[in-house]
Amino acid sequence: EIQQSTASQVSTLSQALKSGTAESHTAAENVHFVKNFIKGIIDRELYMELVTGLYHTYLTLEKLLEVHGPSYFPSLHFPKELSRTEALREDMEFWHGINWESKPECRTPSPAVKDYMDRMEEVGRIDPLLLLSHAYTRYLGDLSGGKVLSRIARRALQLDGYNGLQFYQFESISSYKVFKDMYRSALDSLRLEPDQIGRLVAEANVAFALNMRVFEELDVSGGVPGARVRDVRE
Ligand code: VER
Repeated sequence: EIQQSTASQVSTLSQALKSGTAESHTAAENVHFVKNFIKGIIDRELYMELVTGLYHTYLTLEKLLEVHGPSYFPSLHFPKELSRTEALREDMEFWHGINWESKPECRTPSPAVKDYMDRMEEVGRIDPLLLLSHAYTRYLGDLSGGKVLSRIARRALQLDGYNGLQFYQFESISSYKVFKDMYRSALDSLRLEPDQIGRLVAEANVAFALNMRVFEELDVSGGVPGARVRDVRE
């Protein structure tokens, strides 16, 4: 009588995460900033804000993964292959200049980014396994849409090579597809309690919502009529 969620009907964690976040993925793609990005309409200032947000986000995520990954999900801890902090430092220097670390607009995360960072910190304190949902949402997304997005940004912003786009370049991963398949099979090999799949999917949806709020904030910042940052629970 009670409708089972899509996530609980599928057998593996990788399937549960994919199908359980499909609606969130569509919703994220439909934020004005993201839609315009895909169309090749990218404002430089907003792109700089985006990179700043990513820098703070990954700094927090990767600090937490370093602390909790080895004990809570060692088979899914790939700092060498996945860490984006160094690439984002290079991108920050490209976009904001050599003195970027002393610029207030670079040092201070925006409110939506701060909310995202705070949630990851909270998960690290309360239930570190769920950091996996945050890793999944960012890294598998970066390895999926990233190549296309990088090409679009290069064209739209008239960049050469990977200057300003190091974020999208995973230098230690030769085949993104092979890596993603390996990551999914590692997800599926985790020994989890029955309720943990549901909690991991729920947290991945929180991660998507937090990402959407960052894009919505860019819309507000760019003066898009009617733009607003939704409540985290919407
Ligand atoms: Fe998505 N994505 N994505 N994506 N994505 C794919 C898979 C995927 C795409 C394309 C694709 C986001 O936005 C986009 C995510 C996460 C996210 C393809 C496969 C485009 C074109 C966009 C728009 C720019 C965003 C914003 C996110 C999250 C922040 C994940 C986690 C996955 C892996 C799904 C899985 O489990 O296989 C072509």
